[in-house]
Amino acid sequence: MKKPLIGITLDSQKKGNYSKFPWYALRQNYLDSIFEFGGIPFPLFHNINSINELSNKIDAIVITGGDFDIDPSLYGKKNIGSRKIKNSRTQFEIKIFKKFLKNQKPILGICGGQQLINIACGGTLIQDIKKEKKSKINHEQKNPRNQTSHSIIIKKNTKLIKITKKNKIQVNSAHHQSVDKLGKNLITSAVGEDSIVEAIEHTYHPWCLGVQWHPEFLITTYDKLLFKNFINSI
Ligand SMILES: [Mn+2]
Repeated sequence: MKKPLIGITLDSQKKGNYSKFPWYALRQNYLDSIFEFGGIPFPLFHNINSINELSNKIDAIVITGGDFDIDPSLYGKKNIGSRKIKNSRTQFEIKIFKKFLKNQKPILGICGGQQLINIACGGTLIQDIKKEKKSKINHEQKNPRNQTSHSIIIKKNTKLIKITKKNKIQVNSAHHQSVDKLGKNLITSAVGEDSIVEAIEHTYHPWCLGVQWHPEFLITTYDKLLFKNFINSI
C-alpha cells in the first residue's frame, strides 16, 4: 500500500544562528512520529501560491507549534502578552487549514497548531495564562519536554476519548497561551484540572483535532494512539 503524504508546517526565522539568510525550522520528532506510524512527512514552506497544488497531492496536515504567537489583532484583541508574531507563517497556516477543512482531509493541530485552528474558525486566545488566569499548573513545565507534567480530563462523546479510551491522561506542557472563546463548530475535548483548554475538535469535519500538548514526543501510549489514529484515518 502506498504510504500517505502528510504535510507539516514549519517555523521560520528571519536570520541568525543557522544562516545569515531566512530559514525554516522544525523539531525532528514531529517528522519521526509521522514516519513511525506509517506516513511520509512533507514539510510545507510558507508560500500561499503553493496551497492549491499541494493540497491535491497531500493526504493530511499537521499544523505545528513553534517559537511564535498568533497576532492578537486577528482575533480582535490588543496585544496584552503575546510574544513573537510571525505573520507570513500564520497567514499560510490559516489558508492551508481552511483548504483542508473544506476538502475534508485529516488535520492535526499541535500546541500553536491547536491555537491556529481556533483562530481560523473565529475563536480567541488567552494571551498569557500566568497574567490572565489563576492556575496552580505551570503550563511552561520546568522538567524536560520528553516527560509529562500535568493531567488532562477528556470529555465524553468526543473523538479524543474514542482514541484514548481513557478520561484522564498525563501530558507534557510547553505553552503560555491557550484557547479562550471557541471558534465556530468546535468543541472542547479536554481540559486541565485548572479548566485550561487542552484539546479541541471540529464537529463537522471527519478528523480535525487540536491538542495543546506535544504528542510528537511519544511519551505515553495515548500520544502514540493519537498519531496512529490520525494516520490510519487517511
Ligand atoms: Mn498544558
